[in-house]
Amino acid sequence: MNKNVNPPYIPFHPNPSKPKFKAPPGAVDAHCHVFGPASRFPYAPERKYTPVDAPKEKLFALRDFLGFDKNVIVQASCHGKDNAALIDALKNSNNKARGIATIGEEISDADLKSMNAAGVRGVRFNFVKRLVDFTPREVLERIAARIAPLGWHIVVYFEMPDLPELETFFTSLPTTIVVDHMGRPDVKKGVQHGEFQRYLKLLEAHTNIWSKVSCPERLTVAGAPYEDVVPFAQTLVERFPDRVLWGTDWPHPNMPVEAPDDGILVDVIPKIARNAALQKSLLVDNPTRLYWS
Ligand code: 0GY
Repeated sequence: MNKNVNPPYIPFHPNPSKPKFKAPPGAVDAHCHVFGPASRFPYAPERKYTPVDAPKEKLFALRDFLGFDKNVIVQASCHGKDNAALIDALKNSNNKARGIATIGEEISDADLKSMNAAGVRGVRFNFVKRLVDFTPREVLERIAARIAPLGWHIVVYFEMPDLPELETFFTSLPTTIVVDHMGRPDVKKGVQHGEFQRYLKLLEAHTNIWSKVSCPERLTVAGAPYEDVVPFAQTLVERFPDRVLWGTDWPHPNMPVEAPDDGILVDVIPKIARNAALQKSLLVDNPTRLYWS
């Protein structure tokens, strides 16, 4: 099943610790994935990596263990445009999951409608070159025009050095835009660096752009408990309290050294959202407004 795994693919943490932080009632993990099982939901032929299966049952058990109530499941590149595993998870979530799909412009209106009924609320445009092949902007524009009338939004994944080249495209899109993982800043450069300041200015100028304050485990140089990433996420939460989302990123595809302990990831939350009002905004009010209303 896990062919072409080079370097070796690191599976998710087998027994994460229980977080000390108690999430408020109704808390949403707004960025996570389901992978396979490949026997039922094969990985896409065009994928750039083959993950270890991370099925919905494991995701929902982790949700409960971490003290969360709901999930937003994001289609990852290893499943390409085949959203079957995602849809299956949504349909079996007891209305406790919403989805972000990856689609092509060939999709039918009937399929969009049934995805909407299953709980899909947006599409993901991935610009990270190690994960996906290039899609022309005109194609993405046509997809955006198709999904906007459904009230869906667009999740964008890119790396911060690519922001200047992508900004005009993002600001031309007709929906709410949600940026994955704070736009992946280089934490060595610091919050005051022009790159991150440019990102803050983009959010300042465009109130339809939201930011996930996720993935300290990918951005860190220091390692757990990710103190070097905290100032970035804290700045976003305090400046844009109504437009931030938090997620585990479970099952953490493509970690280079080790799988993070999800309990430790949850314990970063009170450092980036430093009072109960900010925590409720980040974990409950914002995702509920975007995904369940
Ligand atoms: C993430 C991050 C990664 C992978 C994907 O679609 C994907 O395969 O998003 C990554 O490797 O940085 O959000 O899961």
